[in-house]
Amino acid sequence: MYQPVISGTGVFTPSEVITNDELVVAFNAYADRMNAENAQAIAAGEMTAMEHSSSDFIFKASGIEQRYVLEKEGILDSTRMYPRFRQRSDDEPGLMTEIALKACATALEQAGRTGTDVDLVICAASNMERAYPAVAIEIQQGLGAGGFGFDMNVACSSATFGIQAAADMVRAGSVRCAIVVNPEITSGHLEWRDRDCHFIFGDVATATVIERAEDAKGDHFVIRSTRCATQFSNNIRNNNGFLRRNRPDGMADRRDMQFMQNGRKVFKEVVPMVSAHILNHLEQEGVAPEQLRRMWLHQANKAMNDFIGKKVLGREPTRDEQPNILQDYANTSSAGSIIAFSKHSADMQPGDIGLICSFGAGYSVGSVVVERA
Ligand code: CO8
Repeated sequence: MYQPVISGTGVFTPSEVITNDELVVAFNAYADRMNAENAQAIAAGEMTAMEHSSSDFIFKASGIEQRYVLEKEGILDSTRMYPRFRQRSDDEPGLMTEIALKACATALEQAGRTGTDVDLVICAASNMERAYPAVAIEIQQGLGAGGFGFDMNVACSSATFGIQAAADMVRAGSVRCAIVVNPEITSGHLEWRDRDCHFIFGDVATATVIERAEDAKGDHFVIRSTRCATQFSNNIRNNNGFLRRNRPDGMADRRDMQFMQNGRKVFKEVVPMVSAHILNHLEQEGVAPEQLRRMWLHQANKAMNDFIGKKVLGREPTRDEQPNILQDYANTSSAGSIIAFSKHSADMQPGDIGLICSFGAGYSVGSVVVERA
C-alpha cells in the first residue's frame, strides 16, 4: 500500500467576465422581447408575463458578483442567450480537452512533473461534450501520458469522487501518478433564459495531481481519507441524453434539455446532508472539528456554505477558515472546491488539517481530509 498525496493543483480561468449587471441587462431585454411577442396571450391570461431579473437579488440570494465564461457575446445576445462555440473538426482537440490541458499544465508544474509521468487521467465533470471516445483519453494524448483514462460524471461532486478513485488506485499501487481534471463548461448547459437560475454558473477548469508520497517532489498534502455518498433526488436534473431523438418531441427546444433545479428544496435538503456527512467523516478519521485549519467547500451559495460551516464548527467560521471564491467565479460545478483549495492552501503549515467537500446533483457529497506534509 502507498500513501496518496496531492502534489499539485491548477486552475484555468477564462478571460471573459460577465458581471451581474451585464447579465441582468441581457436577461431583461430578452424578457421584454418575449413579453412583447406574447402580448396577446398574456392579455388573454393564457401566458404569464416574464418578470425582470435583478442584480440585487442575485447577490443577496447567492453571494455571486460575476462569473467567467468562455464566450460572452452569445450569452449576452438577448436574441440568442447561449454561447457561440466554433464547430471543431474531429481531428482537433475538443473544447473540454483544450481547457483541461491548460489546468493540467499548471498542476503538473506545481508538482514538478510532466505529462509523461502521468499514468491515469480522470476527466470528472458535470457534463461531457460527447459520449465517446472518453474526453479523458483525448486529454491523456494531449499530455503525452501513458496508462489509461476515463470519464466520470457525478455533477458537482465529480472532483472529490474523482480524487477518491485516483487516491484508491495510487494507494493500491495500480497507478503511480494520476491527474483528476474538471473542465466545466457550464455555460453550455445552463438555461440563460430562466430567471430562477440564469445567474448561477460560470466556466473554468481545474486539475489535481495525486501520486505516491515517496514520489512527491515539493510541498504536498497527504490524503488521509475520502468519503463519498449519494442519495437519489430529482431536484437537480438535466434530461438531455442519447435517447433524445427517439422521443416524440425529442428535438424540440424543451426546458428540461438544460439544467433544472428546485433551488429552495436543494438548499434545505443538502445543507443537513452535507453537515452530517462532514461530521461523520471527521469522527471516523479521529479529527475533532476544532482541529480543522480550513474547509474548502463546494461553491454554490454563500448562505449554504455559512450554514454548513457553522454546523460543523459549532460557530461562525472565519473567512480564513472557510474561504469562498463564488463571488468571482459563481458556481463552477465540480471545480468550485478545487479552485478554493488551489487558491487558498499555500499558507497551510506542516501538520495543518483541512477538508475539501463538494456536493450537488444526485444528490451527491464527497469529502477529502488532507494534511499538509
Ligand atoms: N431576480 C429577481 N428575483 C428573482 C430571481 C431573479 N433572478 N429569481 C427568483 N426571484 C424571486 C422569485 O420569483 C421569488 O419571488 P417570490 O418570493 O415573490 O415568489 C423570490 O425571488 C425567491 O425565489 P427563490 O425561493 O427561488 O430564491 P432563493 O432564496 O431560494 O434563492 C437560489 C435561489 C440562489 C437558487 C438558492 O435557492 C440556492 O442557491 N439553492 C441551492 C442551489 C444549489 O446549490 N444547487 C446545486 C446545483 S449545482 C449541481 O449540482 C451541479 C449540476 C450540474 C451543473 C449544471 C451546469 C449548468
